[in-house]
Amino acid sequence: DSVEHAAGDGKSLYGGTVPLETTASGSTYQLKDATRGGTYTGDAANRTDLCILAICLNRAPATVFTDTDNHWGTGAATDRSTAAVDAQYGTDMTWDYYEDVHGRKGIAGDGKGSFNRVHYGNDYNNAFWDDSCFCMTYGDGDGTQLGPLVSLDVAGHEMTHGVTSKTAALTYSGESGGLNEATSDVFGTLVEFHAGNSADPGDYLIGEKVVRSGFPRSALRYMDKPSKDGVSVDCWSAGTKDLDVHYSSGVGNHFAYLLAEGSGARTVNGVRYDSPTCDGSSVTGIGRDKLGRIWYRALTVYMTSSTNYAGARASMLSAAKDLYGAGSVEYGAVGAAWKAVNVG
Ligand code: ASN
Ligand code: ZN
Ligand code: CA
Repeated sequence: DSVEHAAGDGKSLYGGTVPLETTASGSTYQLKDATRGGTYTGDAANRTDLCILAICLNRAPATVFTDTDNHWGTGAATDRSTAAVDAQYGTDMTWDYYEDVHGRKGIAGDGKGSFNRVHYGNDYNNAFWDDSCFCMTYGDGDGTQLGPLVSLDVAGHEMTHGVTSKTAALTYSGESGGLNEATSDVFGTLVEFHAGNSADPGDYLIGEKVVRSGFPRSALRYMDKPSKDGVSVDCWSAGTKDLDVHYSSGVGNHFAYLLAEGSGARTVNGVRYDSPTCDGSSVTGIGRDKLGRIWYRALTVYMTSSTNYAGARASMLSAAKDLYGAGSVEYGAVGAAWKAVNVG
């Protein structure tokens, strides 16, 4: 049979009807995108392990999704293809963000796609990137606290762990681990904004589409004031290095929000934010595009595996100097926003 590229669409869980580039193979279509490095999505069939004799790998095989008419999913989680639509779309939007904004083709920057497996395990309340398979894994959630973890921000967050791994390779503990997590939250958020999907518009919340009524909050994390989750920190202190990386990320997330939007109260895409600074200063934002450029250049040129928050500040000042000049408003804003979270 001949194999060729085809334009389809899918009814997603969180993003309405979305375009999908697929592969026609004989009389069926595969959820595989030749325009984005061959990235594809497969079904883990609720398994977690691939066991051969006595050895088990966390590597349930993903059977690529197929469809007969190239209109995928139903928009309801009961259809197994629906979460696959979201996962594939999330990978597409992450690919497009990095390519359109940073000229980076694929997570490794080499034009190669990654793959996704959805329906991992049962009631699995997480999603993760794995460098060794160059793949994403998505749980369906337990349905009470969380639904399927296939939202744009979660997809962008997890795949950014792959970008970080191929660039600064920030060690996943201590302050460098918090910075690694913040890098994923920042670019997951920028992916969500860049996608411009009216059913899942950009915001400074992480996982707002994924949380269900049994979850105690409206989102997993909040960038304007990370302490709204009850565990993350808004401000750097000597104890930051001892926190879980998903809580010490608050310092970086808060910095990022302040750099983009500035301190005080503000409404963006209909969501109200209020971001106080740690030192009572006021910060004027320079916008999301410049935040993304500065952070990406810092990540790919200046940060190393051991970069801590002080090092992140230095890296971003260097990046801002390269991009906008040492006397620029942008350079000044980077310093002001780090100072506002008690760094520098
Ligand atoms: N979803 C989690 C994260 O990306 C998985 C992990 O703990 N690494 O942070
Ligand atoms: Zn993460
Ligand atoms: Ca979000």
